[in-house]
Amino acid sequence: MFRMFPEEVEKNLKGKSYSVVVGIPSYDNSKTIGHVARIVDLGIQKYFHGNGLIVNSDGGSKDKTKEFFLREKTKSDKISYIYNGLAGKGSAMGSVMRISSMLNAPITVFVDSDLRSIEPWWIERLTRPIVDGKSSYVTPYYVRHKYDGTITNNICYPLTSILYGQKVRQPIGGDFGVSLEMVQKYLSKPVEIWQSDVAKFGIDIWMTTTAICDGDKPVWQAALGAKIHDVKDPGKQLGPMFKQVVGTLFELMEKYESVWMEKEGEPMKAPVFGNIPDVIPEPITVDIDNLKKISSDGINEKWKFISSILPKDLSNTLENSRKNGKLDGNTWIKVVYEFAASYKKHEIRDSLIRSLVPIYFARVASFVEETQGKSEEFAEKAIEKQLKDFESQKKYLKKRWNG
Ligand SMILES: Nc1nc2c(ncn2[C@@H]2O[C@H](COP(=O)(O)OP(=O)(O)OP(=O)(O)O)[C@@H](O)[C@H]2O)c(=O)[nH]1
Ligand SMILES: [Mg+2]
Repeated sequence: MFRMFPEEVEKNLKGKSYSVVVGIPSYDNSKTIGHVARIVDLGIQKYFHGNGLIVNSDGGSKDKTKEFFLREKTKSDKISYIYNGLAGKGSAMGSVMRISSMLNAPITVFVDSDLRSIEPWWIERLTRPIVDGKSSYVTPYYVRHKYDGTITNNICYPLTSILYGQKVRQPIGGDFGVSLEMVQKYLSKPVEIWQSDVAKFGIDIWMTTTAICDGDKPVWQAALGAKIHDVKDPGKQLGPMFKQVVGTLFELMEKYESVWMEKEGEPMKAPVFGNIPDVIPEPITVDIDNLKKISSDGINEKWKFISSILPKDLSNTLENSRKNGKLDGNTWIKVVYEFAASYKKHEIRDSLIRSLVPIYFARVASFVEETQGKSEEFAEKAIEKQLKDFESQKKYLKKRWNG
């Protein structure tokens, strides 16, 4: 099997045994990775008697991320290497899975290297449901600012929930607890997966969807408090990530068609482990004017293709977004369903996902306007309402999917 990590790592780890492996993917995170390593180490000391390995899987950082990681004094063993394979977060995580599998480590945890709010007890929250035999896969359940996680809120959370019947609030949060069985399940999938967007930012939605549809135990969520990390302005930095995540989500819809076609009724909330701490997330500012402008410009640029995909009434409605870079929830849902159904045509996949990006920007711009000056609870209710609308229009999806 393609190793994905350097040979010397294998030699150095020969004969070692750990109760937990904590993987930290990184690319230019020298400012924060030392802190993450130190906190993870404290978590391993407290919850795993110090018997853990911290693995930094780096993408060839130019800012000495590896050095900062290795320089941090920890009691736990730690290693850092540059993974082999396609550049991306997924390759970094895939290489850690291979290390866990080689070591037969019963649990693997992933945490991002740009996290500033991580606490030692996150390690317990992300692993206890697995240690207790209740779950094979634990997702993060954090308090995020209403404008952080726009891909999650507007597509990944509602669509994954209503398709597969389980409400997982942060399906692409990035911080996960994974059992050895689940790691082996991931590694048993065709190796070509690691040549797709799963090797990039598609990894999280792929892991979560696979765990829901193909896992041996229920998915749990870990209450973690606030997620404070290097935030991104949706209009400026989230385009490529959107393509990788949503492309993977649509592709998985084909794979798990028989699962979601049969699911009926309201989705169930995946159990949450731990009390939700009372915290206030760091505010994020979004440049709405920029968002509307790039949305409207992008829709205009791709209009010929977009209008060829959509039914007449829907493209008529979307004419407004073309002018003003805004979009209401119900039109957004229909557009998503149309694009998901068309995604079955492999030859237009790239054009589809590229065209959906500016439409997504319009939805984000409107969401920001709808919730501006409103509380976090108000925004959360709006997200839940949108999920309900995704659910009630599921028959539209089925109809379009079947052609
Ligand atoms: N090795 C490697 N790690 C990466 C790469 N891209 C991102 N990462 C790491 O993956 C983690 C998450 O990436 P972020 O860019 O913070 O994305 P995010 O927080 O999931 O996404 P947002 O919530 O949208 O900001 C971080 O630890 C990054 O360093 C990459 O190409 N290679
Ligand atoms: Mg981040």
